[in-house]
Parts: sequence; structure tokens; C-alpha cells
Amino acid sequence: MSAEWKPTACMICSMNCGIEVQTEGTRITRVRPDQNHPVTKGYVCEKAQRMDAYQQGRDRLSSPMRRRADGTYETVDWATAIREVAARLAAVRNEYGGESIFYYGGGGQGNHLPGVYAQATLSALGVRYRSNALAQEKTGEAWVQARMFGCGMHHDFEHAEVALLIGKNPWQSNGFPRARLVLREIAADPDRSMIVIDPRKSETAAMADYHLAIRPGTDAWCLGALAAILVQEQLYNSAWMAEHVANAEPVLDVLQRIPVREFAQVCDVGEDLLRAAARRMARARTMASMEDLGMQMGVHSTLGSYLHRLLIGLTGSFGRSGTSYAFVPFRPLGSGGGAGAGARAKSHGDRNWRRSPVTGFPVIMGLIPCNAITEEILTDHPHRFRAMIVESSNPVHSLADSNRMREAMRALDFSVVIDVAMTETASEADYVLPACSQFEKAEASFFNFEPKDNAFQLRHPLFPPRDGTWEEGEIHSRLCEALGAIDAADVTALKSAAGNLDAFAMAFAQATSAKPELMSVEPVLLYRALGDVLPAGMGNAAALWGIAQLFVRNFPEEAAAAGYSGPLAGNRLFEAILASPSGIVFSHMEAGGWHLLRQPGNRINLHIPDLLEQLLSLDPAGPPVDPEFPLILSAGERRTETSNTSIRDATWLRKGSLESTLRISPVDAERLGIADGDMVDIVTSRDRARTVVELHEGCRPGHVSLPNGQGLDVRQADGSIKRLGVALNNLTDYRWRDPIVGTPWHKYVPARLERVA
Ligand SMILES: Nc1nc2c(c(=O)[nH]1)N[C@H]1C(S)=C(S)[C@@H](COP(=O)(O)OP(=O)(O)OC[C@H]3O[C@@H](n4cnc5c(=O)[nH]c(N)nc54)[C@H](O)[C@@H]3O)O[C@H]1N2
Ligand SMILES: Nc1nc2c(c(=O)[nH]1)N[C@H]1C(S)=C(S)[C@@H](COP(=O)(O)OP(=O)(O)OC[C@H]3O[C@@H](n4cnc5c(=O)[nH]c(N)nc54)[C@H](O)[C@@H]3O)O[C@H]1N2
Ligand code: SF4
Ligand SMILES: [Mo]
Repeated sequence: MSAEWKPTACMICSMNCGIEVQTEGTRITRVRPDQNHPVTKGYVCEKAQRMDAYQQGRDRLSSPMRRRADGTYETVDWATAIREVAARLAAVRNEYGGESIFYYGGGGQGNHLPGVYAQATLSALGVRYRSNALAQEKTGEAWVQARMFGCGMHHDFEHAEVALLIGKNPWQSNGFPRARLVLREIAADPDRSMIVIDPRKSETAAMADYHLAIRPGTDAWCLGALAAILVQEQLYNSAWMAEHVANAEPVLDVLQRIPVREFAQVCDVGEDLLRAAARRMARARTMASMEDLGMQMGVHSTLGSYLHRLLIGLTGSFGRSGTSYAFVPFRPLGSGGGAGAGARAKSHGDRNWRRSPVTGFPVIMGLIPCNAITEEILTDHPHRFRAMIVESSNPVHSLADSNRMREAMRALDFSVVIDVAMTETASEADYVLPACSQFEKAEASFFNFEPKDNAFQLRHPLFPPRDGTWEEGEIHSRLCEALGAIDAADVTALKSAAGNLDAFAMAFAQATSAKPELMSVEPVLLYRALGDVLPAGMGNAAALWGIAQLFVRNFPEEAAAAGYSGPLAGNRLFEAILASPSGIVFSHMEAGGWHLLRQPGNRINLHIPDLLEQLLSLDPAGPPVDPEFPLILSAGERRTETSNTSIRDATWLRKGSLESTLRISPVDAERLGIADGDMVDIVTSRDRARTVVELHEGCRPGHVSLPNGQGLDVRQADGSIKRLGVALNNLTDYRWRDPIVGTPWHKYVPARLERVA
């Protein structure tokens, strides 16, 4: 046993709290918070204790797998796998063009380096279309954000007088640093207030000063009413708006006309409570606000994102401490890279690259909507996707309509999955390439959203790679080599300069100016050229060299304010990253980020005419109801026992409980004659599933809730497969989605319950 505490990070949610661990053999034996992490500063929640459950995952892979005709898998050696995968992908590319190959994934909650290396493979193949989980939650928000601000936004709850949480339960799901501490501080301070919009009395809602327990799916009415009250009671911050927003007039005009009382009735919240909440917002010196899945996976979610931002604009809650702010990203998320030069690809001439090829949905953040993927495959449309590369993601389980996603994967000419485990998605692929775990390589996430001092942590490996597994840098380098996309001579030339990073920077600049196409495979070129000079086991960090160079070029002032200036600032930053296993501050900024807005005059644009139109035409009867399925299932609640699907062992489930439960209001339970602990079938128009009932005082009558990430098909020691809990997306339909951006309505799934004898 090693008594040494080694810094790393928790990979369960986007906070990636710094932790320190002790190890024994290939096990993580002890976990404690890392006081030296620049953002989380010694904070963790209980879930950090689960790191070993991920590391020891029961169905972790240790060899490439090839699917046989009968659907079973055989192991193949790496050389064969790389050769065959590259040849099959190249064949699809040669026949139909790189745009017929679709890439899904690139990273989960704690591992974003796979997506960086994949850029090279995608460029080599001329891949143009991609997606990932952001396109089933954040694309509506991003679409609105781009039209209003033109930059990313985050929220400073720590210093806010009022916290507004819309369909967000940070007590369980986090979403900002040290969430539980911050929530407790706000709740305990009589001068600060928390406003929570959630049908359910979540742990967070239970701490709120104003809990707007809306009828599910009515966020648009609730937010519309709040905005209307600010205008109709003349509570908006007109002085601030005169300085910072544009195009307010038509918006004020529409909000003046919104019938607050009727809207309050639709969302089933007392008008007085709505008015009190709006007045509290208006009174606050600072308000930070955040929306998440409760709204983003509901009906009218894109409209909701707009109305949320109108509240920010009307109250002046942007660009200072304690409000929302624009941040300086180390590397933008969902930048939609991988479009590459596409030089080798055969291309159809009649394309609109900003729309998905079959359904014509807009491509937002470079992503096509998750809920459209099966339609982009299961069709005879000439531009359909013919092949798919999936990496660090489990779309068969995590996207709506799992059975249809399975069918789509089997309909492809070719598919390959890069993962650490034999997941539900891997079990449908033609080839599976085993990656080593996040604790067996250098790894990082690009969830870096802090207001003043933004930080990045490169985690060092705790263990050598498990036999038979490779890191993604190696996998993509080999694929690119097999595709003939990197020239050994280019690598050799760069490698000879790699001994000294400053000389390397010169050599790299010269090589890429002489041969610009090298940039399309930059990550693997760096992996090959720098891999050997990096500390042992740190090869996967090589691509960060390029990201560091780009960062200091794009944000010289913020980098300089953090101590990285001068002609070789990128190298100094890269060295600091390598030398600081608990993380470093890479940027500093004082002003709230107004200069980052990409809107005329650095003003927030309030006016999105089509969404105002949608607000005016909201159905006075509220969201759709189906008498055959009278309950609304919130399909995917974050609880202490959930962690998406990266931890596949069910050992973290609550003690004494065989599986995670269906939460239901005692009122509904009584009406249906169901008791706590009973088994029921939950039925939707798509499928049915059996589950255990938990009576939950926090549930609204008519609203039931199941946890996310459960119902995995986990391979047991004897080879059998055991499913624990409900695989939610067997119950969901890909057609239940936002009409504008295609995000799913997972929080608004019409369902009914049937008692099991
Ligand atoms: N423990 C744990 N934490 C996680 C994760 C995990 O798997 N487990 N996953 C991470 C990921 S990927 C994400 S995206 C985040 C998500 O984080 P959250 O969005 O906070 O998580 P959810 O529990 O899905 O949804 C939040 C709330 O929405 C409410 N809700 C349901 N229907 C409606 C509605 O119609 N309107 C409104 N306003 N609210 C509604 C639910 O009652 C719930 O309390 O969590 C991250 N954190
Ligand atoms: N019905 C319903 N569906 C939902 C949700 C919901 O609330 N309701 N939530 C949605 C949300 S918000 C999200 S974010 C998605 C999440 O769903 P996905 O995007 O599919 O992500 P994860 O479940 O986190 O899967 C991560 C995968 O990465 C693999 N992995 C772990 N480490 C490594 C590594 O180092 N290398 C490689 N190559 N692979 C690795 C894991 O084994 C796992 O298969 O689910 C969505 N699906
Ligand atoms: S689950 Fe999230 S908040 Fe909890 S320790 Fe892990 S990264 Fe931190
Ligand atoms: Mo997510």
C-alpha cells in the first residue's frame, strides 16, 4: 500500500473536484479532498468516494473486440483492429464521402482529451458531422445565448444576493463550485434569497425562500409571468439597461401584454408568490441564475432559455461579481471541430453544412440534435450517415428511444466504439477499441468556467494502463497512421526539436507554415513528436501543448494577468500545467467579461422575434396532456446514487435498496392503491418497465420521477448480464423534442402506472 496522497480529480460531475487518493496495487483505497485545487479548494461531495468503482468496473475491456456475424464478439489483436477499422472507415469515405461518417461523443464528465485526439482522425476522414450529450441538453441554451450575447456564460452564486435556479437541483447535481456550501450559506443568510423553480420539492427547493412548485412543463409560462411582472410593475433596471442592452423596446412591449394571472394559473403557482419572487429579484443588488435539465429537457425549452435571459437583462444581472458573467475558456466546449479541411473527402455539392443532412435541423455548437440521429441513419436518403465512430459515450443507453438507436447502429455499414467498458453501445458496434481508464493516463476536462481566476487541472496517471488498453492519443495516432494521414518524416523532423520546448515551438511554426495541412492532424502529430519527452505516462498530455499556444494567442491579456506573457507564453503555460498536478490558474480577468460579448457595442441583444412570437402563442391550456398517460414522468433525476453511466457497478446504490426507486406523491399512491416499496410497471407509449415505488413528499401529485443512468446491462463474473434499475430511454420516444433545436423532453414523458400483483 502506498501511503502517499496523489492528486487527481473526481470524474462524476462537471465540477471535477480536486481529490487526493491513496492506492494499493490497481485499487484506489482512500479518497480525500485536495485543499490545493485552485477552484474546489478542499470541497467534495460523497460521490468522490466512488472512484474505485469506476476503476474496477466489472465489464472493463482488455482487448479490441470484433463482432461476428452471429452478434457475439471475438478478441483481436491491436494491429488487426487498427488495420481493419481504418480500412472499413476509409472504404465508407471513398464510396460516400467523409460526411457520411458520423462522430458521437468525445468525453464524459471528466475526460475531454479523447475528443481532442479524435479531431485528427476526423480530419483524416473528412468527417463533417458530429454530436454529443450537449445536443440533448445545452443546444437550445447555446442558440439563444449566441443570439443575445455571442459568448458563453456562467453564474457567480458564491457572491450573489439572490440565487435563481430553474429546473436545477445543485444539492445533488452541483453545476457550480462547492455547491452545497454555497447553498447553505445563502439559506442561512437573512439578507440573501433563493428562488427555485421546480415541480418537486428537491433538496435545493426545500432550502429555498421562494419555491415555485410549477406544474411540470410550464417553465415558459412561469418565466414569462416573472418577466411580465418586472415590466408591468416597472421593476426593471432601466438605468442599467440603457447602458448595457439593445433592442429592449419590442420586448417590453410584448411583456406589457402578457396576462400574468392566466400564466400563473397554467403553471399552478399562486400569483402572489410569483409577484413576490419577481420583486425579490428586482430588489437584489446582484442575482446569479442557472437553468438546467428540469427546463432544458422540457417542452418549450428554447423559449425558456430566452425568457431566463430576459430576466437577466431586465434585472441587470450580468457582468459583475455575484451575477452571470462571460468567462475565458481554456478550450471551448462543443467547438464543432473535426470539420477539418475535408480535403481528401469526396463531397456532395448541394449541401448546407449548417443543417443536418436528412432532417435539416440546425447544427448548433457544431452538433446535430441527438434526437435526430436515428432519422439521419434509418432512411434511404442519399446523404444518410453510413458509419459511426462513438467515443467516451453511451448513446444507446443515454439517448431517447434506445431500441431505435440500437436498430440504427445495426443499420450502419460500419461502427466502432472507443470505450473502457463493454457498454450498451459497444454491444452494438462492429469493433470496440479498449481505452485505458481516466486514472491510467494523463486526463483533463474543459469544464473551466470561473469568473476571475479560471483554472485547469491536468491529472497525472495513478496506474499504468491495464494490459491490452491504450490511451486515446495512441489510438488516434495509430488510426491516422493507418489512414496515411501523418507522414513519418514530419514526425521525425519535429521530434528532433522536441528536447527543448522553445526550439520545438519554432520548429512547429516553421513546419506548419511550410505545410499548413499538418494542422488538421495537429493533436496526433504532437502526440508522436512530444510523447517521448514528456514525463513517463504523460503522453496523452501532448495535445495540450497546441491548446496552450492557441489560448495565449486568443486571450493574451487574461493569460498575462495570470502570469503567462511574452513570445513563448504558451510554452510557459504548458510547463506550468505539467508541473502542477492539482491544477493551475491559466487566466485572470476583473471586469465580468463584457469585452467577450460578440454583439454590436458589447450590448446584450434582448430581441429574438421568433421566440417572442412563441411566447405570445403559448397554448392557454398549458402543455399537452394525454388521457391515456395521465402522469408526467421526469425521466432522469440526479440523486446521490447516480453518476451518468461511467460507473457501471451498482455497488454505490443505497444500502438496503436493490435498485433505485420511482418517486411518487403520497396523494397519487393513495389514489392508485400503491404503498411504499411496492412493485409497479411504468408504462409509456413506447414501452414498459418494472420498478420499486418510493413515496416522496416532495413530488407534486401527477408527477413521478426516476433516476438517470440506471438500468445498465452489466456483465457479471460468470458472463451473464444483469440489469439493475430502469433503462429510462426504453421508455422515451425520439419524436418528443424541441421543434427548434431538437432537444428531448425527458422531463415531460407521459406515463401511467400499473400495479403488479
Ligand atoms: N449525482 C449526480 N450528479 C450529476 C449527474 C449524475 O448523473 N448524478 N449528472 C450530471 C449531468 S450530466 C447533468 S446535465 C446535471 C443535471 O443536473 P440537474 O438538471 O440539476 O438534474 P436533474 O435532477 O436531472 O433535474 C433537476 C430538477 O429538474 C426538476 N424538474 C422536473 N421537471 C421539471 C419541469 O418541468 N420544470 C422545472 N423547472 N423543473 C423540473 C426535477 O424535479 C429536478 O429536481 O447533473 C450533473 N450532476
Ligand atoms: N432519459 C434521460 N436520458 C438522459 C438523461 C436524462 O436525464 N434522462 N441525461 C442526459 C445527460 S444530461 C447526459 S450528459 C447523458 C450522458 O450520457 P453519455 O454522454 O452517453 O455519457 P456517460 O453516461 O457519462 O458515458 C460515458 C462513457 O465513457 C466511458 N468512459 C469512461 N472513461 C473513459 C475513458 O477514459 N475513455 C473512453 N474512451 N471512454 C471512457 C464510460 O464507460 C461510458 O460508456 O445522458 C443523457 N441521457
Ligand atoms: S460528484 Fe461532482 S461535486 Fe461531487 S465530488 Fe465529484 S466532481 Fe465534486
Ligand atoms: Mo448532462
